[in-house]
Amino acid sequence: MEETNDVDKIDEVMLPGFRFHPTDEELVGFYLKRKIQQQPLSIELIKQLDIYKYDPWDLPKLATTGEKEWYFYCPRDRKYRNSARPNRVTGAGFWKATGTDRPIYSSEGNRCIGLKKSLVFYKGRAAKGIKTDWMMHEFRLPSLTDSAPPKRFTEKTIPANVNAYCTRVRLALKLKGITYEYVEEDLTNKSESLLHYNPVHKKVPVLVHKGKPVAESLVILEYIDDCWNNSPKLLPEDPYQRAKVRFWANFYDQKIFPSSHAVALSKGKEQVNAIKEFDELLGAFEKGIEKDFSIKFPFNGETLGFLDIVVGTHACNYRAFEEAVTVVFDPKKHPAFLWWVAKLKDSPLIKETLPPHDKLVAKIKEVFFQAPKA
Ligand SMILES: N[C@@H](CCC(=O)N[C@@H](CS)C(=O)NCC(=O)O)C(=O)O
Repeated sequence: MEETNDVDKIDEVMLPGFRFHPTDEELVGFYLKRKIQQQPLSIELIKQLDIYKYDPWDLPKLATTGEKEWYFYCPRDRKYRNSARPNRVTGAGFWKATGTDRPIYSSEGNRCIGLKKSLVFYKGRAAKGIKTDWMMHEFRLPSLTDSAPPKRFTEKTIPANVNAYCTRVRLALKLKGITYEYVEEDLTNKSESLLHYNPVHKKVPVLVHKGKPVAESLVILEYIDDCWNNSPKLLPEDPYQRAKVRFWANFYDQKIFPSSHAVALSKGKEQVNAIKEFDELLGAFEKGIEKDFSIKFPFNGETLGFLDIVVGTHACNYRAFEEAVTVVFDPKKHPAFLWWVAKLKDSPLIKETLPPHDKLVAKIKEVFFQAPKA
């Protein structure tokens, strides 16, 4: 008990000469990041407060530090349930943004670690507000739906349309007619927002919907199907059929996908074994689909379903793969599967989502035969 009280007393002591002048980079890269990761500091320099419950002139006395500038952590309140616009109204007036959000870069200069928005306080209500001298700078970590500053993010990135997992999500969103903002991720230098939104796997794709992240492409496809359930359905209605589709989609990801990479990455005897294993797995997949769906393959030539998306975004690249690396999907051994793939390749949606053959060949070569960095 006594010890706890002593600690409390130490925290209350003012530190003479202490001034709190963090840079923008320190605010987002250290303070905000720690707060979001729930790593508290031993001294509370920035208090958490719902600042919109107060008018600006009431805030200084509520802050822990500051003479002419005061710092608070403030959870973002939404104006409308389905809108990303925060509610910035207070008792006596409202905060209004001036200009666009500015990116904050890390001192190495190539990573956007946060965004800064400046706002002015107006007394009164929207149309008749009177501008005051009160200013606020709002800092936030970039979300995956924030548009990336051009160029900086794209230099070393593998385009999403070469990455089958990301293409799945883009295809499903297109199919449902959902507009979205796409943010490129440099996987050689992962952004703070990727690590924040997908701390477990640290991989793309991540879908951020209403500020909340959903990771893992198969989970994202199901989420999209659940949320936008009035447009073409990706999964069948019948629970047993749904279970079967999920089973084969998982099989494709856990077995066929890695096995196809093993073929591409191996040589000599090892490759002979890898090809044998791949052919067995694809054979099991072909038989399973035929048995479970009582048809050769699911695509009806019209609407793309869950398995069409999962398989199509990977297997439709097979010719480019062949040219860039080696034969993986052999039409002589798997005519039925490749007949399905040919039909998928003819689907206008897949055609417009997959990159041109040459671009794909070049990209696959780059990914599989990347020269080690000096
Ligand atoms: N099971 C994941 C796989 C996603 C995945 O492997 N993403 C790769 C890009 S193709 C990635 O982010 N790799 C980064 C890394 O492994 O560090 C999914 O279905 O979303």
